[in-house]
Amino acid sequence: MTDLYPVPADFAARANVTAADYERDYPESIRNPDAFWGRIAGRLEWMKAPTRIREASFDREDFHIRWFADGELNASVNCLDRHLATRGNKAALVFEPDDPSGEATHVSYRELHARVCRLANALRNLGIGKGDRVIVYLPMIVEAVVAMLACARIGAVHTVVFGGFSANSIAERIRDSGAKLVITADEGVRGGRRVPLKDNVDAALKLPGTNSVATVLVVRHTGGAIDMQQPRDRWYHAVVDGQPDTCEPERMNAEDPLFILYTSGSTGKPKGVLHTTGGYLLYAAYTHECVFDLKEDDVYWCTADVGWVTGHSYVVYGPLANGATSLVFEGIPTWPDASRPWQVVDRHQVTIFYTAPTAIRALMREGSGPVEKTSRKSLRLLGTVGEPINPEAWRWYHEVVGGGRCPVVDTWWQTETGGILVSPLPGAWPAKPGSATRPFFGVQPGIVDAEGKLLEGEAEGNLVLLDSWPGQMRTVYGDDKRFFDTYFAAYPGMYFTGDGARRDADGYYWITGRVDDVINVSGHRIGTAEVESALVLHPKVAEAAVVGFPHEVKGQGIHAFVTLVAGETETEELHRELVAHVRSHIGPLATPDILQWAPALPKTRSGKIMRRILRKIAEGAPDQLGDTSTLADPGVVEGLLAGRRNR
Ligand code: 6R9
Repeated sequence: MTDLYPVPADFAARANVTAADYERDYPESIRNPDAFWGRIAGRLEWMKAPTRIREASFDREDFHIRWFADGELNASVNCLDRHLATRGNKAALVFEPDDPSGEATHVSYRELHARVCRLANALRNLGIGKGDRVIVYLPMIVEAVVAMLACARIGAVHTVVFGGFSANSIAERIRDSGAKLVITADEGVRGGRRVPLKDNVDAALKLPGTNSVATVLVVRHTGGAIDMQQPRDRWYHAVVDGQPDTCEPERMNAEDPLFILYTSGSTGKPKGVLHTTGGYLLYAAYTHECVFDLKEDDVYWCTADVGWVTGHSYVVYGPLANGATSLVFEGIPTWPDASRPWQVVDRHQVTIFYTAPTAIRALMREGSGPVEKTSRKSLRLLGTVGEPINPEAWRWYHEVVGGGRCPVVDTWWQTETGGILVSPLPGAWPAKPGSATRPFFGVQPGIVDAEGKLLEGEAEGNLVLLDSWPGQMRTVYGDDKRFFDTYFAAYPGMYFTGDGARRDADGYYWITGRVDDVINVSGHRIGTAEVESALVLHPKVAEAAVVGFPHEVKGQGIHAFVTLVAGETETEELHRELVAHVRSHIGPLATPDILQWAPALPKTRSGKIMRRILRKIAEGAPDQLGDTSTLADPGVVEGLLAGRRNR
């Protein structure tokens, strides 16, 4: 028996979407998507209203995905200009700095509009225009939002790179996107520690294949010492100051690209997920309004960094398209101590709080003391995203953080989906801890078995989507074939999510985690192949295999098995060197939690690495190795098990 958490009556009474609304509109959204989304599209401000709504087929012969294909609009106009008449003085952003004694600032819609226009004008003067790619490598500061919207204003395609990525990862993204300009800062600060952003960009631009970049704009943030290389590097303030604070927005077709965001897949090379303007913006805005039950006076805080899709859809585009107040937090939830998020909630009277299970678990580990010394009375809704949430953490979040008053929305979605696909609508139906519950309007999930047969009723298998929704990614940048092969080849006519799921008797979905070679570490996707490729680049490594294992706080940890080149010795020093090598190659977020020497790896007779067995070894479940009869050399497994015990 799972416990049910009913919708509090007062919440239901004011909810944006009630149970009756859902029961009426969901079936219509599936039966007649053109009528449904045609109506919802009216929430955006179009320069030319669309008459074509949904045009999509997942079939190989006729593959295409288009939404609102004859519509024209500009995303920054929808996020800014549209609100000036009614919300000009309302805070669009509240900025909370890393240092709790630092000054928090409010940026009104009018001021944000002016700042975006100034940068947009500056970018145009630097030769950036429609379709050009711009890398944004910034801390969580107001300029990050300004940079994204300034690109959108002139039709440039932003590619935000998380500040935790290394020079090599930046270079990889420049190479793939052909970016002309990089916007960065001297340094970032997180949890009191400085991040050398500009130095990383300098190092990236020394790597081969990056000379598409002609200009680097540098925000002076910490004032730390950096090298400025003339004429490439320009101070952000110097190019922006004196620019007019209005800027003619570019007319964009609904299907023109808005951004590229790189994410890990099951190969060594991250994919450039491409989202377009109309469908993405509408979907981000509409899900934000319904799932978070947004009201005019809410103060909304999503803790995600803009380097991830959650930051794109639910810090920037969704909230600003809805005219909401969105809090931008530079720091980390556990610094200086575990009461920081709740102090920020009290300081800014936050009403809606959205974070990742890994943060909840990290805070929970410190006990309820740091929470209980704060008020949190302003909170009315809590959300989670990024990975499955264990029921224990869900209950702690609900009871201790939310005082049992606030519904919790467990939102399932992906970089590829642009916005939330499966989630409670908080005023409509009861929650079950650990379940993302039911599909959003227009979303048709399905569960298939290993043969690709769609299962009815209660079922467990792989999670697919049977039809398109407006926020769906349109392609892998520069590689349509990879797009089709990755998502539509496994189950013909369906989008394969890469996740496993179970549907219970009430039709609630329970996401069980990735079923492909992607590890979810603290809600961040890391491809096992990416870490393996980094390891084998080291001259002393012959072979490497990487798997995930359950980790109390991070959800999953990274376990690397490493075979050295013959003649090399397994030393402590080399161990440290290899861990550092992965960090510097990909970024600190890919640091292996465990690096185990493997004199040999378990392989089939045809030479395939048996990851299933490595996963069990990493989990410490030697009794669950399963069928080992296809192993070429069973002795290898014995050796690895002994190695794990002795670690
Ligand atoms: C938005 C985001 C996507 C993967 C996804 C799944 C996992 C996200 C989840 C969840 C269980 C949830 N995931 N939300 N699993 N419950 N509520 O996280 O995008 O970084 O692309 O990751 O994250 O495995 O496939 P992204």
